[in-house]
Amino acid sequence: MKLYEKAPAPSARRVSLFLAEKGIEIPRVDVDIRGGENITDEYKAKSVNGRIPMLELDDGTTISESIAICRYLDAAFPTDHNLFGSTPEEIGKVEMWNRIVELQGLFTAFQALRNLTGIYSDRERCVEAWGEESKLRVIEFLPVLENRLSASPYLAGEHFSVADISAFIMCQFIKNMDIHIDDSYPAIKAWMEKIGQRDAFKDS
Ligand SMILES: N[C@@H](CCC(=O)N[C@@H](CS)C(=O)NCC(=O)O)C(=O)O
Repeated sequence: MKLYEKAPAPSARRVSLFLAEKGIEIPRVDVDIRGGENITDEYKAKSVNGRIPMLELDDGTTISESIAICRYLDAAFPTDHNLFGSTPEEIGKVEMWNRIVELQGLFTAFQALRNLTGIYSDRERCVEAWGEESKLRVIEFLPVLENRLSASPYLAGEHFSVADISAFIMCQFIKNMDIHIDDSYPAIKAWMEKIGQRDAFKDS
């Protein structure tokens, strides 16, 4: 089994933090995404979305999309540390918050950065106005996160989950667009400090 990634890239970090939380170690392959290694015919023959992270199993089967990879690893290496929720209510809430963070925060932030900076203009059309609108939507999403975290220790409830990993990555990533979790977001700030002290996050 091999994990294709670019260590500092946010989607790769989601999987890395998940692996660190679960105490799972697997071989990693560094992919030069800025240099376009992920858009070669060879890589795209293996990866449906042509992105990192991608997990390759020993029989050649590949799994793309960070949460799909986490789901696979969760099932393949069962532990007591459950990051997708245990009860039906928890499972539903983890999924809900993870999706909300992805759709309204993390992926919107990706669109903002990609369209504002044109970092991948060698492989996609960039629309500056789309970048600006996406950045505004990320800013508008922060109060949703602040409200939730002022009422709950973790996003999905009483327990740390994969939704916290996604939101933590989002809160760090938005610094690239000069959006900062400052004193106007006391609950998010305190939650980030708390999460940052977890063993898996110590170097984050
Ligand atoms: N939804 C995907 C997003 C993957 C993604 O956007 N990966 C970025 C790095 S964070 C990438 O491969 N960028 C290179 C490119 O777009 O060509 C996931 O969660 O895995």
